[in-house]
Amino acid sequence: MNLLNPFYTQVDFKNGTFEPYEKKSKHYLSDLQGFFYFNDSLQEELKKEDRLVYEVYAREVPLEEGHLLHCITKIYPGDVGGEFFMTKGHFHQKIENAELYLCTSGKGLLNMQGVNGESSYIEMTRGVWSYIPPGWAHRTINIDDNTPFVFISVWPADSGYNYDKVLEEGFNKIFVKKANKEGYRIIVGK
Ligand code: S6P
Ligand code: ZN
Repeated sequence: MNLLNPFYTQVDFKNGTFEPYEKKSKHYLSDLQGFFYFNDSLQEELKKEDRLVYEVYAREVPLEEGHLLHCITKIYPGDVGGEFFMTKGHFHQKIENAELYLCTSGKGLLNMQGVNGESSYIEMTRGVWSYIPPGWAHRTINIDDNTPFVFISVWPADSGYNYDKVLEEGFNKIFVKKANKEGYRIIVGK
């Protein structure tokens, strides 16, 4: 067995980032084609501006069983036709792999959908540590109009991603802004 040297990461709770990181990815509205329920609103929005929706800072570990990937995700405030800014959402390719999300700042939702369309969600505020069991697709949503929603993820390094099932089936709960008010309401998607 080749031993990897132990290491640590410094989380910046104020800025919703960490250091060091080997990978940083930025996800714009144009990268989320097919993921928003209000697709017409997305196309309208894209004619105006391709806004930054979320960014992910990640540590690099071997993508092998036994290792744990870990990253921090920062979702900016915003919406598309009332549908809050969110991550794409995915099943793990290795569907039996679970994941942990710990919210470090902001206010969000963890929307989950089981393989047979089961639905569940958790409100995430600083300190809420959520368990995503095997078999659940997971998408995070920023429900605050002014502040980024930030959370840390830890998951088995051999998990992989399956975005296709989410693209094909969508999530059956869609979270949208309340008109002229704080908070969210749920509409039933596909
Ligand atoms: C990975 C984990 C997170 C997400 C990240 C972006 O298993 O769930 O690190 O990758 O929050 O979400 P998405 O759905 O665009 O990959
Ligand atoms: Zn995941």
